[in-house]
Amino acid sequence: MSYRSKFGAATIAALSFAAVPHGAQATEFILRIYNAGTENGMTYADGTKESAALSWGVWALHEGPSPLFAPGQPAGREGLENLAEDGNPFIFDKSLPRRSDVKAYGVLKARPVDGLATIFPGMLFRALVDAEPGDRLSFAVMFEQTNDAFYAFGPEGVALFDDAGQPVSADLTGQVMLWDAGTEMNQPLGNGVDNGVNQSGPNVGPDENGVVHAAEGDAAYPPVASVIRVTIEPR
Ligand SMILES: [Ca+2]
Ligand SMILES: [Ca+2]
Ligand SMILES: [Ca+2]
Repeated sequence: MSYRSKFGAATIAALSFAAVPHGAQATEFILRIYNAGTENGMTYADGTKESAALSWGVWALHEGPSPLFAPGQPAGREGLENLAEDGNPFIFDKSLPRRSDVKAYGVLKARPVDGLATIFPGMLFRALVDAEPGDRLSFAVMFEQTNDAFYAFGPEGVALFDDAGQPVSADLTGQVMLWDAGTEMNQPLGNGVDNGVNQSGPNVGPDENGVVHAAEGDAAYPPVASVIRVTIEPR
């Protein structure tokens, strides 16, 4: 499948609403996650040029470690494998509300482009997040030209208030990493027959039977900031 003809220049955003913890100190934030790529800005090993594609994803508020993944641990069955291999956030959408460590969550969605649940260069997700001091934010979106890699903050997420209790307003891109879910063997970026943009169906590809780990160095991945940009600000 080629995404070249599916490049959408227009900015498309969708709001995602969560159960709101209406505490006295709740602050409403706007989370923006951009595809920071350029049209045909990636070059694969075979010389093909394509636009980076990011899948729909999820965000979550928590106070302890991220509920989405833990480095060194298997991806499990709560949705990470589906998100990281297929760009499918809807297993998380079922599992996250059942977890006591999730204060609020939402699915990151945008208007489909030619039926694809994907954002391309120039597009973004936008979510409204009501948070209180002590709350931390996590998110995950698949890098679709991989087998099982996803962008996320570190395993502790990011604090939404500073030490003085003031809401954070920042470009958080520097805290974003590319992670490998450890569920599917890696193939060449973009060219792998079983990666997200080429596979014949969901969950197709050789099992890795591994654990979640940092993806940098596994393959010729582009710099994080050339694919994704994440910002947070009080509304
Ligand atoms: Ca892998
Ligand atoms: Ca696959
Ligand atoms: Ca799999």
